[in-house]
Amino acid sequence: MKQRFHEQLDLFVHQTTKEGKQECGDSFYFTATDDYFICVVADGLGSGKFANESSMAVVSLVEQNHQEDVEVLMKRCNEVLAHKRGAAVSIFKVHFKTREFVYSCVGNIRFFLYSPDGKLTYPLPVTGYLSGRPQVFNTQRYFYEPDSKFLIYSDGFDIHGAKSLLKGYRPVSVIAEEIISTHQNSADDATFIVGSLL
Ligand SMILES: [Mn+2]
Repeated sequence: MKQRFHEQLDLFVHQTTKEGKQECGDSFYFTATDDYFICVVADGLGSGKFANESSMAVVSLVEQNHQEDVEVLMKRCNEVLAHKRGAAVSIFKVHFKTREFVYSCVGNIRFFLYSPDGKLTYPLPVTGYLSGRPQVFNTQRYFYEPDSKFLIYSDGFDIHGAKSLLKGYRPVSVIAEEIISTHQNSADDATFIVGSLL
């Protein structure tokens, strides 16, 4: 799937399901308004039906409340996962006018932001996963340059060399095709989203 998602954003999304499973344990959602773009990636613990139930609960919560702050959404995602299996959750929100983005993650979802001056930003996740227990978050705020690119992916992908993937002026579709051709994996649910902030 590829598209000019928004006048300030190109996106490419790719998702595969673990071999032999009907339902994907990873879920994602994104939307944009005139003011911001918000994206959530959730990797439900394990695979199959109950992993899907957890990651879909997270996605639904964000879908219905995307105007809220990232930290608030993370807390509410944690609450919604009580009595479910649990999930790694990453949420980020990009504010177009101020060129700021806010990022928070608990669990094994990786995020890279590459700015055209060669700087790579990769906020480290809080280890663990959300399952309704008391949870500390580490929500971070950054500024980004025009033409910055981001890559977010679940642990079904094991991507080395994010910087060399994102550098240069290649369209997101070309970066995505390279990831698909060199990192395909059917042993786990796998999701990546690559975007370019114009
Ligand atoms: Mn996984």
